[in-house]
Amino acid sequence: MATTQPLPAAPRRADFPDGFRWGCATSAYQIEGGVDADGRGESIWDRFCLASGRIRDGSSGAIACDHYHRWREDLDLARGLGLNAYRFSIAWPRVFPSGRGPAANAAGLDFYSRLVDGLLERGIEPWPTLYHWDLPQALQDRGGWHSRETVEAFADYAACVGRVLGDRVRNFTTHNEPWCSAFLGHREGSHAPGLQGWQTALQACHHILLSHGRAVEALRAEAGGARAGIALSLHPCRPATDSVADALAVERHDGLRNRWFLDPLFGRGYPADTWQRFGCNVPIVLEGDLATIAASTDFLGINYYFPERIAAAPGEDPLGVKVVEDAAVERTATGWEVEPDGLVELLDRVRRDYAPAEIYLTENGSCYEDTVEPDGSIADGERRRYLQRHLSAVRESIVRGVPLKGYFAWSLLDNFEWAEGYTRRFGLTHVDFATQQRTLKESGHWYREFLRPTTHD
Ligand code: IFM
Repeated sequence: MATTQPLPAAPRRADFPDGFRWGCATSAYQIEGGVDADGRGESIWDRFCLASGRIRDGSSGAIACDHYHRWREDLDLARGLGLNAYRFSIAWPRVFPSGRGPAANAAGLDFYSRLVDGLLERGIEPWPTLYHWDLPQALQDRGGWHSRETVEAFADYAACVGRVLGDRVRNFTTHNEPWCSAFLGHREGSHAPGLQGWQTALQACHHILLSHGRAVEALRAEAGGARAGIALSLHPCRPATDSVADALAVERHDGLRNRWFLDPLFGRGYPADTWQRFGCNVPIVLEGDLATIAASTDFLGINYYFPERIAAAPGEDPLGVKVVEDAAVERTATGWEVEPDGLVELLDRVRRDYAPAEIYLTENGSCYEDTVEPDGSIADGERRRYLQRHLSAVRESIVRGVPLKGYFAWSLLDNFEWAEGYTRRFGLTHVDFATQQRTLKESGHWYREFLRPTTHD
């Protein structure tokens, strides 16, 4: 549906606090390619993509944006945009090809060391994420996130990265969107490793959260002065109708979508109402686990894309809910609802209920079809408007007192969109995957102008 909402007054960079981090985000498997380079091991996504029917266009991240070889050009793009921060992820299988030591793969670590140096040389603060879904396949073969061994392997990996990069990196994010790793990967099976079971998913989820706490300890021990956080995908949840049944369904859905992560991370343990619904599928939680998960962090990362409309659906699954679509609302090409006000509402709620010291919007972005004009320029007015409207919402949240300290647009480049392959574009930069040519889109030009120092007053 076309945009009918009037644009709010255009946000200006000068309206944001000094020191605000302005970034773009990417992830290793989605952009790097170079899957056999310099001793990298196999990841669960390499394996997952091999099976037919998993990825919409039958593709994989084997080449992706070839960022592994073109990273200098990409960092120049980031500098050209005027970013002061860049969020990327480290591929665990480059560092430990089979998941664990004893020795790390020096060539793999060197890549990230060079990347960090390249960012700093360009005046851009590096924001690495340790896990954006690419588990070493060797660990999956021993049980993956369902096994507690993976928690310890992750802590060792975090310690190693902290030791090597900690002299230059201040802000580490442990996990990106654990809901997706756990539930798309182990319940729906639409993401690697492609498993389908509630107990498997809930146990994997617990181990992922536990590994976050263990990684925070490891990072602090190995990288003096390191700050640590986690990036959650959070969603405002709305009832599909004004019935009592749908209002109760919202509570149940929110229990898994949002509170299942926020509650334990903020020291409350798993939400009792949701736990009770899972019956015999609840995860095994050992003594001390919840204290480890609740390790105090320096920031909370929030990835915001869309709100969800929820209806009661008795018998549907342990939660008795379903996500429904309202045909009347504006959507992106992925069908995700466009609602900047949902961001304001979400941030208000997180501040009120959990009071994190600092929040970063670690991802926000949109998928639309790009139009390649005859002169080669890329028209993506819808993405530009999406960005503009969400930055206005960010500004409003700051005025309302939310301790929001930075914004990372998803994404710097079009890339491999997981099960959707290359059929979905989220970049501020268009990538021609046949030639690897990068072209800044209209949205990227807008972001660059917005960030330009001369537009401050
Ligand atoms: O591409 C993904 C990213 O890997 C995680 N957050 C959502 C993005 C868009 O789907």
